[in-house]
Amino acid sequence: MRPPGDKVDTEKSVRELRESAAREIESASTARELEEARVKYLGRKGLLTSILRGIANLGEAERAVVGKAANRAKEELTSLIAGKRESLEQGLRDASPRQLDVTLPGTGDWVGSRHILSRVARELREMFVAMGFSVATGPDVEDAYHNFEALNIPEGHPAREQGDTFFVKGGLLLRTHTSPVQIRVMEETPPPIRMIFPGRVYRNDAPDPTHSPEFHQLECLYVDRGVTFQDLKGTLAHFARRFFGSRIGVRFRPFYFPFTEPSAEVDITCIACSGGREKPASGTCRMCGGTGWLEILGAGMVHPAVFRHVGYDPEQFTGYAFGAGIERLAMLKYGITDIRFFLENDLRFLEQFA
Ligand code: 2NL
Repeated sequence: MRPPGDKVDTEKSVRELRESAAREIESASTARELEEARVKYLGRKGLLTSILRGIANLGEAERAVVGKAANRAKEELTSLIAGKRESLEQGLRDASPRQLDVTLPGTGDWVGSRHILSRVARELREMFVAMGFSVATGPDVEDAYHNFEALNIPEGHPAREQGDTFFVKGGLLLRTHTSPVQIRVMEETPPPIRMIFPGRVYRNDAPDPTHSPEFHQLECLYVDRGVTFQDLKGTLAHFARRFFGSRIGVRFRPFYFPFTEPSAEVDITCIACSGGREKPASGTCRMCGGTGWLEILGAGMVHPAVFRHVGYDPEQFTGYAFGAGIERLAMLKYGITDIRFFLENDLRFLEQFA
């Protein structure tokens, strides 16, 4: 290697340097060999670098020729090196097995699943659709007329007290049941009506194992000429056995709702103690408290005052209605002990139903 500024260079030696450099670059089989060739010719003390530095000392004529050749050689070799480096790296990628980079985020293999409440809601919907009911939904924000008045719940009734209802601006409120959807459907549609009404409802309750300020209802309405309490019993008994299993017993217990007359609460035989036939070691059954029965929903024959509000003639038409809490049905079926689990999104809960 010549020291910089040494004055021997000719155009010919530049060409020879370029050719030998090109050969060495081309024959490099590793990144290290390639780098050695680069340093040898283009490094700070490289052979071509020395020539470039020495140009200033040449005579005018030689300077122009050698300078041009040396600069062209430098450009050519630089691009040859870049191309070779790329092909060496590509060869390395093609040849080596995929490397594990432990700093990359893991890919994981979690697969999501439908929320248990969505699955129960869908199952209920499908059961009633299979029986010939269609599905209607309506607004969560309602007026007092559709949520209360039209349902024969007058002002001053305990169910209308401030404490139970979330009021919003403009005298509106969050529906406390899905019944206002049924009122809206009847206002617009003459009988017959065979429909179910699933949806979210709101009550100003302090959360505890059986209360949540928002939960879901499935209501049902069947209106036609000659609909009887027997139709209600048959439909609900069929539903209860489909949903809870064919061994389940069903009873109708007299009750009161402002919007139905007569009214009933519907019970099934206790899932935990089979309606009292199995005596638990602890003494009284934790699920039914020893009664042998579990309440599943409320029901009744639509009150004539409700029909008058929507313009149906109660002398011509009768109907049944019922309302169930979807969370409650899911809790009974799956042994869920706290309604708040449905909203907490704790995977330890959700994954049990995945
Ligand atoms: C319960 C009770 C019930 C209804 C809801 C209803 C709707 C109209 C007319 C008459 Cl438009 N009734 N719905 C009837 C009886 C009971 O729900 O405890 N649900 C959780």
